[in-house]
Amino acid sequence: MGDSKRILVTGGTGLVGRAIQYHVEREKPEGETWIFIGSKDGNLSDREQTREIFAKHQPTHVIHLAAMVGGLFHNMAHNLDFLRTNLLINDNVLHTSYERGVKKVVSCLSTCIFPDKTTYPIDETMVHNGPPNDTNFGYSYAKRLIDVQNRGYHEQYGLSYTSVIPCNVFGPYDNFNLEHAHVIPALMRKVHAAKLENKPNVQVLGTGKPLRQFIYSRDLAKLIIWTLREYPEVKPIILSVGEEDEVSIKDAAVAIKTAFSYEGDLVFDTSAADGQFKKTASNAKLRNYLPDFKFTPFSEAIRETVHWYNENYEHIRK
Ligand code: NAP
Ligand code: GFB
Repeated sequence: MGDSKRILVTGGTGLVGRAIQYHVEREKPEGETWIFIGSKDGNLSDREQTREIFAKHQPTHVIHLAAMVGGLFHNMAHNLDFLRTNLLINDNVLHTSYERGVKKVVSCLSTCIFPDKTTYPIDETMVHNGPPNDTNFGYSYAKRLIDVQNRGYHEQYGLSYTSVIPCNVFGPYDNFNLEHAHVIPALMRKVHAAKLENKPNVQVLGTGKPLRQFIYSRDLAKLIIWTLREYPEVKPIILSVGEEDEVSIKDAAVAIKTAFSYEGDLVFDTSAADGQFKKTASNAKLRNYLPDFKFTPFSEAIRETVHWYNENYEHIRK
């Protein structure tokens, strides 16, 4: 990225932000100052606080991760909150970046925002082709507008603000709060507790049949750093493991049970929602740019995360 850069990472204290920190601490990139912020540094849903943060840090580049984020059940119960909070955060960060002359912003969409009725595999051209799944329409529309806004900054001001579209993410420093969590941290929390308390089984919500692509946060972090430094387009790029790496919720639950060496049973509560059955995304565009990128195998990433969980249990977000 050439001469000195000041890279502000919003959402820097979360799952993905911490993974970026992990790599930056080890890489110590020349001529780059990295600033990681969380909500204690200011509320990005407030325009004035956002302006104060940007005036303080004077970033030349921004990786925009900050968002109201949650799993299926949290989204189902709070679609309006997910919509409004994320609309406010996103406009504040993007427009303050423009006001402050930030050269590049990389924001985050998600593979769960694509049209509910779609053909597979999903690709980047399909973001706006129809309404999203009802379970997370609020989050989905807020995220889609990032892509619309990026187009506006490019057409009106010639700016290259872009976005990435990760599949489901997991790893160290995830959110393990059972009410808000995504499936992998939720099941890790439950299996860990069942093992500690010698419970005979662990409840998995839904049928276990839905399919997901899961990316290890530390792999996603490398790809987001690459996007900031090298990706030239304004249009989004899917950052996901391959279609062939898709697993069922049951597969994920078994991998977590094995990683904890938990010998109890998995019990499926089929009265609970399954959410989207699948959201299979193609990473062909990513493969065109980075044909040799190696993803951490799913079970290895689960084992690494479980090891981290056991070592850091006292300090996890719960
Ligand atoms: P996360 O662990 O929940 O972290 C959210 C981050 O945003 C935290 O640093 C949080 O700060 C910050 N934040 C939230 N509200 C804020 C506010 N009002 N003002 C300032 N900061 C605020 O989320 P994540 O999983 O790392 O997600 C990062 C990005 O990836 C998000 O844009 C998300 O939509 C996207 N994504 C995530 C997944 C996934 O499966 N996790 C999948 C696809 C896309 P505190 O720590 O102080 O609360
Ligand atoms: O990660 P998750 O909550 O969200 O996964 P989505 C939900 C799937 O896991 C459903 C099953 O099939 C659930 O029935 N599941 C089983 C559980 N046990 C549990 C559990 O204890 N907790 C949870 N949470 N699920 C989200 C979107 O969809 O994907 C968000 O709603 C976001 O907006 C996220 O984009 C990445 O993958 O279904």
